Amino acid sequence: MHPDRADMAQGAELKTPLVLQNYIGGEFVPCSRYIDSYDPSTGEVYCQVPDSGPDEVEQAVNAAKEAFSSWAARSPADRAHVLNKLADLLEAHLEEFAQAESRDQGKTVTAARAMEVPRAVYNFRFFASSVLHHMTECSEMPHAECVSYTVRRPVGVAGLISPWNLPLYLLTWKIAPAIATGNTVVAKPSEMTSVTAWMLCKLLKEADIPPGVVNVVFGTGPRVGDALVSHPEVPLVSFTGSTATARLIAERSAPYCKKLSMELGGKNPAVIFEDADLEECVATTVRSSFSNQGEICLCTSRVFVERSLYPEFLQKFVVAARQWKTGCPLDKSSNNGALISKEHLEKVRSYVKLALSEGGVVHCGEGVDPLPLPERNKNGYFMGATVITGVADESRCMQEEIFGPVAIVTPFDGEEEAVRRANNVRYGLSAVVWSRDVGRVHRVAQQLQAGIVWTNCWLVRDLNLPFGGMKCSGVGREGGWDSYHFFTEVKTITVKH
Ligand code: TXE
Repeated sequence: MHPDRADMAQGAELKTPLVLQNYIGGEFVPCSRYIDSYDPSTGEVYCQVPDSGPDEVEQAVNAAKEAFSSWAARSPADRAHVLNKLADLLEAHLEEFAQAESRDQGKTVTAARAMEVPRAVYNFRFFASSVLHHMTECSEMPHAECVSYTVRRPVGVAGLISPWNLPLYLLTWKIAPAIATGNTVVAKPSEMTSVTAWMLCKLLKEADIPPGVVNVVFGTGPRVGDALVSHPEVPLVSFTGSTATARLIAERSAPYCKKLSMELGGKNPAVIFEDADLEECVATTVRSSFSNQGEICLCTSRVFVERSLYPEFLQKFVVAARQWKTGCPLDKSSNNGALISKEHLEKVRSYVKLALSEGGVVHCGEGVDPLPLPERNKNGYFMGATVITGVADESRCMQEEIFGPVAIVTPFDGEEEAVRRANNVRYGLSAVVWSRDVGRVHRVAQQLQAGIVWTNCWLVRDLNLPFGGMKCSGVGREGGWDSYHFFTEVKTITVKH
């Protein structure tokens, strides 16, 4: 057993509260201040997260700068080999990571085991492989006796900021392409969900990732995040989080003209036509609305249903939402666990109250159905799958990202109305279209203002293709070549022969 991993052998029995340490220059470094982080399913302190600041960011950036030239000089095949090694190690520890992610974030262990951790493993394998297949461009100008070609080089020290909803998946979605292309990184996970990032650091040495290539500084946005995005030696920032924070980051990084990639929130519509496969559509819309407690930026939040289908859809949707069980995250039969924090639970509840005060009807979930929870979860932050109708498009409930297990259902008449109302928000991340009419599916998908449109399915992700949103849902795209392009600088070289 590698000495850094001795405590991980305890797996699900990790002793709590865990005390995390920053990972800088290949070493774990204690911090002088700590923040309590809670297990959302019990309301008890689960770990203590370093409350780092600009000094720790400075040390991490220096370590990343020092490691850059030799890491960038390695061949893509060599870097890919190291990434694959890390993927294998992570996979070997899948169960410990799944247990830890569940306790840190509130999601079910089943979801962490089946989706989040395997997808994190795949992030490393995917970018290890894609970095091997990249070709540069070449163009000839015979009349000028010139040939031009491009080369791509890593940018330098990448600043990576990730949120709390899919902690390990979104962190690795950034680290993998950044280091595969030869950058070194300083990452800052959310202060609410830092445990799996710290566990990942414990695997880096054994995967032969050299000191300084991956540095992780834990702490809050205003102290660590801000110091990172405004650091003059960090030329690139990849951020996933809220639109409000994205604006601050854009302002703080503007003086240095940094490369920015922003993956932000959504207010995603599902547009369901009367010829949809109703059974499949109901089951998938329940999943798309409530998975991970509704805490996925791609979750459906507004459900537009063609009027002729509306009564039947609503009846079946409410029945299925009631069967979507919210309970202890460790219980195999739970579909949902706890929301991330008490504050967030209160925020999500406030939207339900607002809908009621505006004349909306709550059909199931919050305030309607009791939530029988085991004794250990009585102080956890739980909320059942909630379906609401009767809310106007202009309501804040239909305009703002709720980011919880709440779906608002509304009828529409005709394709034109559906598209117009679906587009009537400031966000544009993802959308779902349900119809058996192939022509209509393409027509509507092309008119919807969203970076990703699924038709007759949801969350099927092909990492080769661009991921990201339009309008206030983001700037730039990641995934496949887009990640490759974002994490590299291109140079055109022209040679006269
Ligand atoms: O996000 P923040 P919060 C949405 C969702 C949620 C809301 C607020 O609607 O209810 O955002 O969540 C770091 N400089 N999404 O407050 O603050 C922060 O420490 C640099 C959607 O948690 O944006 C964390 O690591 N960094 C979203 C990360 O930014 C700063 C997922 C995200 O936190 C910073 C999460 C600063 N000044 C929330 N302030 C999605 N797109 O999936 C904070 N951070």
